[in-house]
Amino acid sequence: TTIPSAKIATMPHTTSIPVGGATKPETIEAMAGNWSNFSFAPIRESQIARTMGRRYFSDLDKYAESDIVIVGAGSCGLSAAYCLAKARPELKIAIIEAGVAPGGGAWLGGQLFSAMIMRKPADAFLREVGVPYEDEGSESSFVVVKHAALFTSTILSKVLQFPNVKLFNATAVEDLITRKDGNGGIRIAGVVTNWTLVSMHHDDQSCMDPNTINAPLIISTTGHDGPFGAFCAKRLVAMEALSALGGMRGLDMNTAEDAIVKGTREIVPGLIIGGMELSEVDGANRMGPTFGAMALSGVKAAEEALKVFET
Ligand code: AHZ
Repeated sequence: TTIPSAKIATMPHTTSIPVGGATKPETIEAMAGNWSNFSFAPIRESQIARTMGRRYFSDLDKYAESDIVIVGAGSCGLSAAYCLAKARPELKIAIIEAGVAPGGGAWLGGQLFSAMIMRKPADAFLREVGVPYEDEGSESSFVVVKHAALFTSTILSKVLQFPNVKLFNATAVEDLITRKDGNGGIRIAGVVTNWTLVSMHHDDQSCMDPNTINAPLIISTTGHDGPFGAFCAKRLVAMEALSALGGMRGLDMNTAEDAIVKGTREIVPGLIIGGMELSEVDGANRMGPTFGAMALSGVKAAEEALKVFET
């Protein structure tokens, strides 16, 4: 497979910096000591407004029909996005993230500590993405990334460089698009979206209709139950596509991580659920501050998604 990020890495970043001053330095080294002659290139505000707006609306247009929508850009959703975008550069992948900052719970380890624990064999995923880690030896059951933010920033930078991925952050999925399947059931055919701040104000403002994205496959990784978490799982119950949620159980690192990875699957046609959202569906234990299952659940979600595209 082609890795588009490799191509992007060779693109020149700083070879030509248009500036309006007397000097036109092409590197930051050339600017040093010459600040009295410095000025930025002239600009008009509307150019900025048009550039941002045009790109965003062109993305809305392009991704209104996506191949895959990933709901939630936490450690599981980002891992799934990485694997899918790398394996199938022709697929259009939209990531919808309710927060302004993508990354979910993966900016810190447990109790807001810095270190991120990754249970073996998920160290294979760290090597794949290029995240450095410390291994405390072959007897150790886990490796340590010195700061969780190093994992999250590295995978984010890789995912965002794939030309077939668009992240819509500050945007919430507030419903699912459904179609009747031939057997009296439903299949999921897309997502209903809105600005997160709008979604949060449906109770005190009226007439704030949402937008939509059609896609034959959704991967939901919205985390465990919370104001936004487990969103798609809860919606499946409300629409009677699932009879009830199992509800996340207490913490047991030994059982929890295996259960989440093995259980990552298409729950109803067109909707794969992975990461901690799955614990709410299956009544699986939580694992707390170890992230191996989140990475490998993302890997499995991508594999399940590719099976759907291959059939
Ligand atoms: O903002 C949410 C977060 O970034 C986002 N999200 C939730 N609902 C959404 C919605 N629309 C769009 N309706 C939404 N985005 O989903 C992301 C979930 O990330 P996460 O880190 O919470 O979930 P994860 O399953 O990838 O990782 C969970 C890691 C664990 S395990 C654990 C425990 O055992 O206690 N706790 C955590 C945080």
